[in-house]
Amino acid sequence: MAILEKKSSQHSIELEDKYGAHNYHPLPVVLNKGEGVYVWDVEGKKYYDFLSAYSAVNQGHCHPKIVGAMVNQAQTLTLTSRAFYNDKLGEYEKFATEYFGFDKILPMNTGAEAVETALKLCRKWAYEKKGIPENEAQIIVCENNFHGRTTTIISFSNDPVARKNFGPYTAGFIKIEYDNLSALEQALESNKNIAGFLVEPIQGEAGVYVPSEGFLAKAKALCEKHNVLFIADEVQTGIARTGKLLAVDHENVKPDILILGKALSGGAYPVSGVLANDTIMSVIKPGNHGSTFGGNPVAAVVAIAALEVVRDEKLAENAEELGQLFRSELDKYIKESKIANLVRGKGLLNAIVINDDEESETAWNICVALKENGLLAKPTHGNIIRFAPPLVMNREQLLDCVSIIIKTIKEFEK
Ligand code: IF1
Repeated sequence: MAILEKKSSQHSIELEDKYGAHNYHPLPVVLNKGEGVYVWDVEGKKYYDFLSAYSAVNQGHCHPKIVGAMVNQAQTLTLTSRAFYNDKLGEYEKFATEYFGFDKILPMNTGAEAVETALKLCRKWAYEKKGIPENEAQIIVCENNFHGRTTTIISFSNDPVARKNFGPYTAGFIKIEYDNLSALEQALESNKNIAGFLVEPIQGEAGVYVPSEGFLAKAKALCEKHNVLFIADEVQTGIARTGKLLAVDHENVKPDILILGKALSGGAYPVSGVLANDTIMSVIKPGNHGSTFGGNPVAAVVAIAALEVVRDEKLAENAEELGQLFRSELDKYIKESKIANLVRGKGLLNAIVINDDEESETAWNICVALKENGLLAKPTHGNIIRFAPPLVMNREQLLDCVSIIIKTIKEFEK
């Protein structure tokens, strides 16, 4: 029996290895069921999910309200294209714009597509409203950014793994250090053709880097001073993850362009979107931009349900409270740990830095051990482990997870 069970995991891994492109290196666990904060592997072992599909599953796995809306709509009408109207898109657009406080939304599917949309919107605004000469617009981005995988987006990445040998690259981006206001000020002052500043309110892939307090608010003020659009990529940080609806809400910043994805659907379906006010969004005219699937009726009802869950179940408040608890419990342990350096983050987007170099395997090995102990997490950059459980977790579950994490890291203390 044990051998048969083992084989089913192994079989799935072998199929992916043989027939799938090798663009990932997953932890060796094969999942086939999820509910709330838990997932199960094909052998029936239950785990706490501490990745939440990179913060797409903030509302928990297979949330009945979201799945219900999706199934119901899927049996009625799935796709019309935007060549025709559908009766759900307008309702969703009204709901989402009121929810986030913008005039308009432009619906897309994936995060990268939404980032591309924001870049196009920003450039077009720059030429038609700001008056930058054609093809001269520059967008400021940050070092160690992660905004997706398209050729334009990786053009301004500085991660060689994501970027090398995919050139030639798209021009028109200026890179500055993250969390460096004087670098931003200098970039804004030295070039008249700056159209926008694209920023992650917390850098996720870079290792959950929280900028200094006041950075986002001051960066926004600098952008305003120079008539430059402040573009917040909240694909990962948005929708309650960091303890507020948006991570920019911690500093009461209202972006000119807001990019959302991931948890906009609670992980049920690819749904992304770009929000802006009329003065900006009005530059987009029929034919300028679009997507076959963007704004389809399934996406529309799924996103409404997903956002209702966030509001009705007070997920931002829960993330704030449990995040404080998580960091304070781990801080106590880290004080006496020789291997865990520090825990940082906001809400339930946190990371532990392992006292080790980026090339070392320790963080990976800890994640494999965490898996054995019933908790799934993934390292970023070798020595950093990201901890981002679904936001529907309760206090008791979180404390259980803290003890799994501490017990596991202790196995590595020498
Ligand atoms: C992968 C990371 C997370 C994002 C921000 C846009 C996108 C993402 C801030 C694009 C996507 C993902 C993609 C995923 C891994 C993942 C990730 F580790 F790479 F950085 F979440 F932390 N903006 N992030 O974080 O969204 O097109 O993927 O829908 O495997 O590439 P997408």
